[in-house]
Amino acid sequence: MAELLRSLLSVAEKAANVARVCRQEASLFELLVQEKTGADKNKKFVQDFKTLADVVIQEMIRHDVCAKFPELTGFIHGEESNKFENGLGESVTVTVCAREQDTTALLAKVLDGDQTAASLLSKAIHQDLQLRDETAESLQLSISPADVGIWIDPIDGTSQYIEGKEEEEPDEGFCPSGLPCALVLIGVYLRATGQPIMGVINQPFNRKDSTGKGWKGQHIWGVSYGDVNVCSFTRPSNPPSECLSVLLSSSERPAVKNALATLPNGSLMYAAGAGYKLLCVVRGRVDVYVLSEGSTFKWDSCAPHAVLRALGGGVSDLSQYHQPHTHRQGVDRWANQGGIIAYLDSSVIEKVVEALAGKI
Ligand code: 2IP
Ligand code: CA
Ligand code: CA
Repeated sequence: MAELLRSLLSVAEKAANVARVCRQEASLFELLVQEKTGADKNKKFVQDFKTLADVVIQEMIRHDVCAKFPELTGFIHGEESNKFENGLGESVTVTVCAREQDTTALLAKVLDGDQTAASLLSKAIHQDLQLRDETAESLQLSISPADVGIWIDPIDGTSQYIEGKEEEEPDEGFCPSGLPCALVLIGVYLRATGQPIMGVINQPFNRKDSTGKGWKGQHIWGVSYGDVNVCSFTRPSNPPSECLSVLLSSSERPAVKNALATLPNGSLMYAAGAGYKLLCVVRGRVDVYVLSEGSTFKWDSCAPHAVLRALGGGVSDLSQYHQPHTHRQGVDRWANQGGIIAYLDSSVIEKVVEALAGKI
């Protein structure tokens, strides 16, 4: 099972590369944007985006992981539907083929015959990339891949990814918006109970590279299963503080903002991206992320939730990643219906719940 973690780390890094390539090639990027429609639309946005990058990354992860772990076939779920429509109105099912030239041919169909763009993408998809991570390499885990399922959000924070504001992430603190808010999220849960047990979070755009043109990424992983709680990141030993920093979506309801503003020594802050807000909690950059609505999904929370658990924290009310809300349609079947309270230190839950009680 530790082998699965190593594969997920490599494929997430490959995904980050694809995300970077798509942004770097302007002609490629312009071709990518398509709007979501119908039941697959996340109601939250007036305009929501589905990019070819999203679909390609999701299918690449599915392809690479299933090739190594056939027992996961049918248990890798993603946010995106892999049907894509090209400029001629033809519907193409995007899959990653065994051979690079076949993937190029398929992508050329989606890209209205643009061979250059198709080859660039296909090359990034078929790249043989092995990410080395010492802690992950020495990890032992006694669980079979046949007992788990996977949730992928190929790109979380799509609107930030598409907008492409070139903010760099500060050493302390976080970016309220911009490219660092876009993340690749791969979460593993137990098929039997729906408990999240392994998470890989890759941030493709963390800092500019030395040329000032390209970007360098970062990644974090965590495993929480049985007695094993391991994270690539050491929990920050922040000195005890009376202050409580609360991270919210800028579109959070005014009643919730007002209620939380009454927290003693509290400060309200805002950042884009559900995954990014969860990552800020993981890194201890804020104390808690509160979301009052069901506007996030299992693919947003599974990976960061597993990492938070590995660090002794959690996400309240989210435990089941394996069962849909049967009375719902489309993406809403997998919504985190009751909202989110994500923390490293569980003592914040009580404070937040108390502040919200009777006010929202
Ligand atoms: C989105 C994305 C948004 C978030 C929304 C998610 O996922 O993370 O940023 O809203 O809840 O579903 P907000 O930024 O207000 O927290 P995606 O980008 O994958 O559609
Ligand atoms: Ca998302
Ligand atoms: Ca997404």
